[in-house]
Amino acid sequence: MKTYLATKNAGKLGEIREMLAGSPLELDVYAAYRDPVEGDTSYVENALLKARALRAQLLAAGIDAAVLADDSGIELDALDGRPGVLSAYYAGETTPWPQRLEAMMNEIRGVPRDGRGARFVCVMALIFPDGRELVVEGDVRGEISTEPRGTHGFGYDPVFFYPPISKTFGEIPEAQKNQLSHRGRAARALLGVLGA
Ligand code: ITT
Repeated sequence: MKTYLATKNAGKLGEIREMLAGSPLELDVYAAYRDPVEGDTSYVENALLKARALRAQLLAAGIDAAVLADDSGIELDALDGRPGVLSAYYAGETTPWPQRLEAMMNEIRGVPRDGRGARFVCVMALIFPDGRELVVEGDVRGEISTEPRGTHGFGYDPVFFYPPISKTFGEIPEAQKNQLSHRGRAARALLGVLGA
């Protein structure tokens, strides 16, 4: 089933492509996709917002296909779950990543290891060509490291330390991250529901 992905994030795109390779969802990208203004309430709401926006844009262009959207974020225990759904805006929407990670390090500087727990969350919304909507979620718990480490992945990966392997997601190759990550778990849930 030809499925257009509603994302402007190249990191997500690469991972989702890999996760769905060989599945019934044949991913494609609609270059003209205009992302909607996201809300600050929930991942589910935002994922559906993005999927519905792309679906409407495709239909307007005469393309009747499935669409898939991903809304994700990182939640820090020490910040009562912030930045959460607002993760893309943390420390300023256009702030370069090194500075954004630095701002996060600074905000929880001095918090001892047992208070540095964090959760990555990913919600995926799929809209079928007949309009049916399917929503799945995946998450993974880890800790915020004291310094960014590694050059793999994207976004918050260099500061997301995963205790079972004693590495940050920035220090592991994409295939390994996909096995462990919130997005990998959401993608497997999606394929499970599709019976794939
Ligand atoms: P789209 O809405 O176009 O898909 P986005 O980057 O705006 O892309 P979100 O609104 O879902 O995505 O915001 C999620 C934020 O969390 C964003 O800053 C991501 O870089 C970050 N993030 C999401 N998944 C991540 C992951 O697996 N590793 C590191 N950071 C991640």
